[in-house]
Amino acid sequence: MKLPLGTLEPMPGAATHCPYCALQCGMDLRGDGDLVHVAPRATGDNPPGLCQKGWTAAELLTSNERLTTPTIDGEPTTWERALAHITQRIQQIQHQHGPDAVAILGGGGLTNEKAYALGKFARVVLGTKNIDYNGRFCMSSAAAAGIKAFGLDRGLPFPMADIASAEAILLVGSNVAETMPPFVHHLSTMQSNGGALIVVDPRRTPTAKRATLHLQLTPGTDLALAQGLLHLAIVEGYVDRDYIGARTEGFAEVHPIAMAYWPERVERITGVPVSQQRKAIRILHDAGNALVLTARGAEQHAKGVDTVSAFVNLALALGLPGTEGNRYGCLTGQGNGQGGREHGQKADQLPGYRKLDDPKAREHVAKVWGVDPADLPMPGVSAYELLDALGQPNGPRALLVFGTNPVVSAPRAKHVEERLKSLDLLVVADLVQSETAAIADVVLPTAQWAEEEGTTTNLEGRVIRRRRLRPPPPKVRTDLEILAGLAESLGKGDKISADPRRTFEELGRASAGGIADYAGISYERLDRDGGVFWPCPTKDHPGTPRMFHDGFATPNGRARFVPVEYRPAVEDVDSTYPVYLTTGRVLAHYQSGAQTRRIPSLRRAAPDPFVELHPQLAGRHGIEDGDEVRVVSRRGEATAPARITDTIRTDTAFMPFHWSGAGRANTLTNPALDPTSKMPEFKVCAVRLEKVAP
Ligand SMILES: Nc1nc2c(c(=O)[nH]1)N[C@H]1C(S)=C(S)[C@@H](COP(=O)(O)OP(=O)(O)OC[C@H]3O[C@@H](n4cnc5c(=O)[nH]c(N)nc54)[C@H](O)[C@@H]3O)O[C@H]1N2
Ligand SMILES: Nc1nc2c(c(=O)[nH]1)N[C@H]1C(S)=C(S)[C@@H](COP(=O)(O)OP(=O)(O)OC[C@H]3O[C@@H](n4cnc5c(=O)[nH]c(N)nc54)[C@H](O)[C@@H]3O)O[C@H]1N2
Ligand code: SF4
Ligand SMILES: [Mo]
Repeated sequence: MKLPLGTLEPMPGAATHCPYCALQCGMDLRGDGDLVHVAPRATGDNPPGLCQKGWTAAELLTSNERLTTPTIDGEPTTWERALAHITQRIQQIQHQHGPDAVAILGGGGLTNEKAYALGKFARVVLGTKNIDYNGRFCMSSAAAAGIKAFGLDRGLPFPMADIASAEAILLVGSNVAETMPPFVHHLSTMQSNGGALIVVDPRRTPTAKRATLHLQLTPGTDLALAQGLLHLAIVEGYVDRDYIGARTEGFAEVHPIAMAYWPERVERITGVPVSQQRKAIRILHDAGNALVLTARGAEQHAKGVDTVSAFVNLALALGLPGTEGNRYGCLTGQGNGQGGREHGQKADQLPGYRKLDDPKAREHVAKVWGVDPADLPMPGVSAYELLDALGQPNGPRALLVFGTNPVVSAPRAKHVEERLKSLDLLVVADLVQSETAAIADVVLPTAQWAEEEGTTTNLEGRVIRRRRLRPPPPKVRTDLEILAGLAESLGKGDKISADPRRTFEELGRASAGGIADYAGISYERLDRDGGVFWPCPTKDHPGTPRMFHDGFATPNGRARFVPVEYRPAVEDVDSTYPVYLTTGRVLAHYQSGAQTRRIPSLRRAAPDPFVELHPQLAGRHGIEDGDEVRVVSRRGEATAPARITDTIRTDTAFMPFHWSGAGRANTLTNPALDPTSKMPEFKVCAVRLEKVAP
């Protein structure tokens, strides 16, 4: 069954971007009755190209699985009743338990306008400190390490074109061939110009197969590898003393620590042979122009921040960051993973990447919002801490969810599901009946990407326009309309606008003078120029494609070496749980799978969860390819068929996290958090394998 789209006003076409990952590939959409045609479009440094998720993204616009009416307790209702119900419950709960009893969980896929409105809605309409978002689970460790070293966090502080012109790249914990396929174009160009690619991953992924050198380390040991490479750089005389003296501080503290990571010790910890360590550092040194890039494999650990700091230290010692073409960067993940982390849906943050506990920032933003700075709440807790506190004594009693599906994607998901069920009120705004929407009291159907205007900020910090092909179906509203409607019924209708353009203009004013300054960016300018890199403080400012040229964003303009020490995974293997489990992604599915599992061709391409095992590990358990395997951790058990391949280490199992039910990987994962970023340890925990009797 198709939606009755005949009632919709057809539109000729829209030049927009893919709804999924941070590469934000350009798309031309053309409406044709019930169908929407997708064609790739060159934008910025991206040549025309889409992965299979992008090609099929528009199918969800007309899917019969999309939500078309609000529901209360599963029963269809009107918007008036749904909003009145939520308002009354929020007022009751806040009256009884205080303003912080209502919490919000946002997402890095939301446009800048929505992320901004959500943060403002929390602080000004609800007056709650309890808001955070799924970016905590994504690039928060790289963000924190970037701020420590450089004074600010922009995933790639240079345009993507610099990747193609690099002479060597150290790619740590990233499988771009599956997670950003068109990005591989830049790597291929680099390699065909003679550049070398070094990939660090416990699995020989499609990305690692392209590499000049693959370092197949033990999960959770990247920090030791980075220290070892720095050690070798020092003893081989590869460090750039001039650069260190002119542009950095703190090397003297890092130097003695690195000296304790001699190659044989690093081989014992990481499993990476001494010869490969030597080869890697030689490649990086010999290249006149090298890049160090990290992604989730290195970052999603309870020591994720220190791990990234260790790689930044290495890049600094080699004299890379801030020189033309030579840099460190983090590959941001979600569609608006960059912009979504700048404008206030983070627990400790105000728009423009300002700090909520900074009196000057409070004063500036309060003025834009027309409120008393003293009335703005102080920082709340991080996403997992928030989920863990739901329904507990003194914890939130109500949660509003926009753009995330934590029942599938949060660590220790069974516990998280129980916490969500214990709430007095769970409201989920979504396009589809996600696993989290399925347990909500109120579900609000929201517009999809091709049905609304907005902006996102891609992985290079380039602000780009998302354009509407046509309006949403009759009983579906945009997130901004939902927030504006709730603000109205909560008596603060003047605070939230349903209009994206007005919201963006206000965001510009609120961000003015901040780190992520959007004040000089307008829809008109984005339409004219195709995209603008932040910071862009005034309308005549050209934007900032390359950062740190004249100095870092630290008080004295120098980049900081951060002394860090290796420590093992929070949960190391032992006799009861003898196997490492790591988790990640496959090409055909996006995140919790809520969207891509509903697209027939993607479901056919990757129908089911699986447990990837090396033949030796499988053999020790009597497991053959396709056998059902039970994976048991201290948090629970999951079952899925074995996929046997010699591309994975013999001590490690891998599961993608895109599925719910019996094969939900996050039933198993460890919610141990990084002390600084509060990133959970998604990428390593200890498990036991059992063959399920047929
Ligand atoms: N197809 C697809 N593409 C996506 C997404 C998606 O869900 N599906 N999501 C988007 C988002 S939000 C993100 S954050 C990005 C993520 O993009 P990536 O970071 O590329 O994705 P992952 O698969 O999570 O992890 C990358 C690799 O880390 C490896 N790894 C596991 N443990 C370790 C370790 O301890 N050390 C090292 N060095 N490597 C390790 C895994 O084997 C995996 O190959 O992808 C974006 N693109
Ligand atoms: N084990 C393990 N777990 C992981 C990871 C891992 O590598 N391993 N990776 C983590 C990472 S990096 C990430 S980013 C998270 C992602 O995990 P989630 O946050 O769960 O990601 P999505 O599946 O993208 O969830 C988005 C939800 O919002 C809906 N949605 C999409 N667009 C909109 C919109 O505009 N408005 C509204 N209201 N809803 C919308 C979608 O239908 C979907 O239900 O997972 C994390 N979890
Ligand atoms: S690589 Fe990312 S942005 Fe590009 S088409 Fe695929 S999912 Fe969309
Ligand atoms: Mo992510």
